[in-house]
Amino acid sequence: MKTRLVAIVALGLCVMAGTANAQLLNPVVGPPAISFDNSGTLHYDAVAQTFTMNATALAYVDGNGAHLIQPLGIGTVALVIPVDNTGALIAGSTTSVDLVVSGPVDLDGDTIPEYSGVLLTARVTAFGHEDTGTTSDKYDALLVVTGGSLAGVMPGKIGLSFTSENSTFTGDFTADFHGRAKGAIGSIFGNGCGLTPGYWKNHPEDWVVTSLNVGGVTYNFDQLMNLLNTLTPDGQKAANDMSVKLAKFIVATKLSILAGADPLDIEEPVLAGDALLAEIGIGSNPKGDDYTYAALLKGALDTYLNLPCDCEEDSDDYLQGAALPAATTLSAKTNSVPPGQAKKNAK
Ligand SMILES: [Ca+2]
Ligand SMILES: [Ca+2]
Repeated sequence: MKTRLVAIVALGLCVMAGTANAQLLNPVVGPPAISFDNSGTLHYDAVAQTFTMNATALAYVDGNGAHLIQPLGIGTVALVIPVDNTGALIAGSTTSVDLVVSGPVDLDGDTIPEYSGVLLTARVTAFGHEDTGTTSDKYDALLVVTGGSLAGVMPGKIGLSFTSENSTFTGDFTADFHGRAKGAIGSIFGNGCGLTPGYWKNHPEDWVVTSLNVGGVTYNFDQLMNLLNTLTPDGQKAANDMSVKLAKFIVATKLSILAGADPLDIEEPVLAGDALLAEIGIGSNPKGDDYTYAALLKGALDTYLNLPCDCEEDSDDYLQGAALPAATTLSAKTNSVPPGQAKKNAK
């Protein structure tokens, strides 16, 4: 059973390419996560090509357990996404508020919310669905967080997974269907899949930031794109410059971590690379020991980013959350580094 689950999880994590997908994506959702219960409803309008899901947010679930929302106020989950008559996400029509989650979250039980109002807004980057052949069907999505008071706790990519009971969906997106909705929205941090400079330069839509600090200097989108193309930040050719090559791989590594890759094994080379570049400068064309050291660090990042995306090592920590998305069954992962902290560490 466990082996099969690992295989399912690995498969889900390895299709994070940001494209529409007719099958389930199987994101491993949280914690931290927000659960919603079976009072939720979904509706697909085949003429408007709009998939809508509304639910009552039940609890915020973190490593300490479930913090119920309803005693303090009303929690809401609202998803509206463009889905065509083949069931594919209409990528150019998504917005920064495809998903809006609101409500009060009280972490310490003193009835004073630590988070309130709009908790999360997010843009959907991939949508999955499965007609099970019964009246209990499944849907999921990958999203990029765009705002909300929990954005710092769930940075980068998040996953949404839910089951629809009383479902009239039969796999056909040329007709309207509807049903209930229950599931969870949560961090998919820590899935362990790095992506190469080549991927990032060809998929700017997957960037979750538009500026990054490399070697103590903050660069904008155009400058980062130059680095990914082995150019200096201001666009000068630098094919043999090891400082530029190192910066290129630091950019790809940081983008990967922000998008959900596990940073734990790569923090040291990133920090050392940043320190070296702060000292010698990007575009300095280092020689001697500086060249050798830069090449060593670049090699470590290259290896990390090209690891096979089997994700198995990191899947165990998330298996329970993946298999059981309800609030009461989400359990703490063993990794104690919260996403927000890892994001800060990576800078
Ligand atoms: Ca409180
Ligand atoms: Ca069905």
